[in-house]
Amino acid sequence: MVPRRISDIDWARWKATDLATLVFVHRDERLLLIHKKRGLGAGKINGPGGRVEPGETLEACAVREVQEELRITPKNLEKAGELLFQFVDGYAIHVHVFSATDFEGTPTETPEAIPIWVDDDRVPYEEMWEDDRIWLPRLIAGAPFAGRFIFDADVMLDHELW
Ligand code: 6U4
Repeated sequence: MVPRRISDIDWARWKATDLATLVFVHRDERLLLIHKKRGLGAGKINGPGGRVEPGETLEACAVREVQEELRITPKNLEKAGELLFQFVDGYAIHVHVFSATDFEGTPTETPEAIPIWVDDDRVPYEEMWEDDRIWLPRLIAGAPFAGRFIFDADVMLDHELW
């Protein structure tokens, strides 16, 4: 059965196709976002991040992805939340979200991403994944979160946040 509602899935047995990270540098009431040039979510604005490589820790993945996409090294990484995405085509991704209060280097455009600073009360949700407006305000407020989402391509069909 193709899942369309959160209740269509046995989450205790759910397995992700991919494990990934997302990182939000949050400093001086501004967020460092990217305009993503390729991969899942190309064309959208998001935080930097990507898939975990074999044998890699979540923190190491978070640092590597920010280095690869923006040529900076995030500092003071903290776990912010966890997101489970099931797509109706069968793909599933488990995303660990981190926040960072500082970084080393200068955010620079790369083949993967263009850096964008936004005031944290002016986040461009209309250009982001549909779920971001549900949980990113919690990250900005420093509150933990966990969520489950069902997507049909980039349309969110159902969600649950706690
Ligand atoms: P490769 O091709 O493996 O280098 P990689 O950069 O590792 O790509 P990518 O960018 O294709 O992975 O896709 C994973 C990224 O997409 C992760 O950072 C999480 C993010 N992502 C996926 N679905 C999302 C969603 N619904 N909302 C969101 N971020 C999402 O905010």
